[in-house]
Amino acid sequence: MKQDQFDQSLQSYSLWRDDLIHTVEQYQSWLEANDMASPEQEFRIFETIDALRKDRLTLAFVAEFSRGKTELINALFFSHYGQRLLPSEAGRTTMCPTELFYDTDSDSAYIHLLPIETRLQEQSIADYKHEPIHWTQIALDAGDTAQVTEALHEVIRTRQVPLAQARELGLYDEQSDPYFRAHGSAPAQVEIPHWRHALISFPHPLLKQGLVILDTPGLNAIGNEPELTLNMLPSAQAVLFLLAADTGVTRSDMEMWEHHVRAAHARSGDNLVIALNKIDTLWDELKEPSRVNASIETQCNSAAEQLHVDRGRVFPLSAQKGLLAKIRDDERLLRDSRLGELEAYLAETILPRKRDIMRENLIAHIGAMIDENLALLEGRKRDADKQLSELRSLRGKNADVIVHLMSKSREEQAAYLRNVESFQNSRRLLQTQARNMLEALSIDNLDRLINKTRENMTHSWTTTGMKRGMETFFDGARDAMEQVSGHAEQTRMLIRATYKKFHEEHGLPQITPKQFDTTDYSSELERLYQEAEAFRRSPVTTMTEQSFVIKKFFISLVSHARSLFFKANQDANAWLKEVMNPLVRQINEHKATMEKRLDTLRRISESRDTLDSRIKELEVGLRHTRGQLDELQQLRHALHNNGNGRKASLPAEDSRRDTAGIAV
Ligand SMILES: Nc1nc2c(ncn2[C@@H]2O[C@H](COP(=O)(O)OP(=O)(O)OP(=O)(O)O)[C@@H](O)[C@H]2O)c(=O)[nH]1
Ligand SMILES: [Mg+2]
Repeated sequence: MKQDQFDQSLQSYSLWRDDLIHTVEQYQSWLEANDMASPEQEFRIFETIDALRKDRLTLAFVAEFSRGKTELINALFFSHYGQRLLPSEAGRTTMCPTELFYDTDSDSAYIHLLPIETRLQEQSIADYKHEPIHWTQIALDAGDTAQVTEALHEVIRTRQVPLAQARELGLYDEQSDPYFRAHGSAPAQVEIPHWRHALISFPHPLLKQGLVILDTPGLNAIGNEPELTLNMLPSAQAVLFLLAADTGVTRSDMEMWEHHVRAAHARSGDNLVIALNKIDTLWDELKEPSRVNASIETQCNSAAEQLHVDRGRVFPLSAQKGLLAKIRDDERLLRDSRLGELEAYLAETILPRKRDIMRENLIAHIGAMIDENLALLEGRKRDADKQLSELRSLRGKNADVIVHLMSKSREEQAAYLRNVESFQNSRRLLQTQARNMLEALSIDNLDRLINKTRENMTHSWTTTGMKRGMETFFDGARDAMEQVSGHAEQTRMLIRATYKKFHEEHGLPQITPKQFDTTDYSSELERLYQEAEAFRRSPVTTMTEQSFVIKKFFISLVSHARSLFFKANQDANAWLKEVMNPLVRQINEHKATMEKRLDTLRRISESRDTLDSRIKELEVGLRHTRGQLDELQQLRHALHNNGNGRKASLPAEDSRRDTAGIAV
């Protein structure tokens, strides 16, 4: 069977990523061979390579129950197995969020299942992922499809528990229970999922290349497990929201969309894709195909209108017929299923976007480091050129000229050393400011805020209590971020002034210090705030009995904000460590050059023979520096043009100007 378009694109994406890793590794070896990396930089490069290797692309499938999420996953990715690999049935099937990926660390196939009772604990699913002991483990024999299908059925297991227990777990809600509506009372026993979360490592070629599929259960599960809306969906590269042609857009579809899906992807809206599934239910052999198509089109238009998305992002399809067509190798049915249109969109839009983000990040970090090395080498080259022409001009000159030159250099050196001293003072000032900045970002500080919020909310785990608590929390967190931003700007100004001084007074290369930008953290906080608001207004939380859900939401929210602050703190620390390095290195290098120059002049004044040998020495050094510059320019070029579709070699100077804004 021909290879699907998404398969192909993911494959070329992963080749592109390998190329990128190769370029960064070349740079790593170059730095080592030329002895030009600080320990912080070495660590940063190591981390970058590691992150590139572990890079994953997550596609999340979200919808009310029975819209065909699991069927669509089977059709898109698992048709090669000749059958329905993941269980999909009428009514509720998927019982817990299920992540499908490949565990390259252990290089093995398995299912790990987290028991539902863990909902009673404060730990998040993310926390549990670090503690394998809490998960039930089932080995998978990837070569034995029957064993795999059988084992996968464990994921959808449910069990009957007494009403009180279901309530305790936050898994019973009268308003959405048909039994309650019919009988006016709650049943004695309630069916609940056996598992809370499933991790499936499976050696599928796409999963091996870093694809992660997140299948979610319908029916309020999203509201029940806030981590989904707060962490898992927003971090997915694309969220596929499914509707079904046989039901149209129902009230519960709209509720899920409004409260859980749209907000989660508010920032990157075009990664939200709508699939209008089950179009085969509209097929009618007694009707003209054009009329069938017209009614599919009408449904798509109305779905786009109701969800407020572009019609271009609504894909009518039939997952079931698509799966069948692929299994039977039926080209015509596959075309009619229109699965290919969605595959093409994923391949042409989602993957390239991910690639752009990755490249931009890499250019901002590794690219900036290369530019810094280039600036240092350019400075070195300029110094050597200057000294060479000075020494060449001394040929045949008398001793007085040399003595005069020596005293001039001494004066220059003294002026320079005075500035170095004042630089040390600025450094101390910088440290004080840096401490303030890190203090504002500290976890202790945030924990104080969390405790204050908790106190505010004590005994009122209701929507009103939550509103009050969330206001305290977000006001405090926003305030902290603003303080950090202020400190970061002051720190940057100080560093800039220092850089400028050395550039103007001593001709050191002009460098614009890197910024510490808090925009990303602030907008992530804002997103969390929007989530909290959407959650507060959602129907789940308007019920009085939902204090459990509110508490869980609060815990997830806080844990997310906490890791956001932790990350900001780490980034700020790394920034502070690195931001002065280019200048420190140049100051030291310039100092050594000045000493060397004086030493040369002194030796020449003692014996004229040293002049020629020193000129030769400088010429050799200069050639070496030029060679280094060439190599580094090539690496820079490779990094900037990797997979850009623009392989033509740019002249070195142009390529530097090309991205001057992003660089140093
Ligand atoms: N006619 C038709 N039925 C479909 C299609 N896709 C899925 N179904 C059927 O709809 C039912 C539900 O499909 P699932 O894939 O289990 O739905 P889901 O969204 O994963 O549902 P939950 O796991 O319960 O949240 C199954 O019986 C599928 O066979 C389709 O394109 N056409
Ligand atoms: Mg399902």
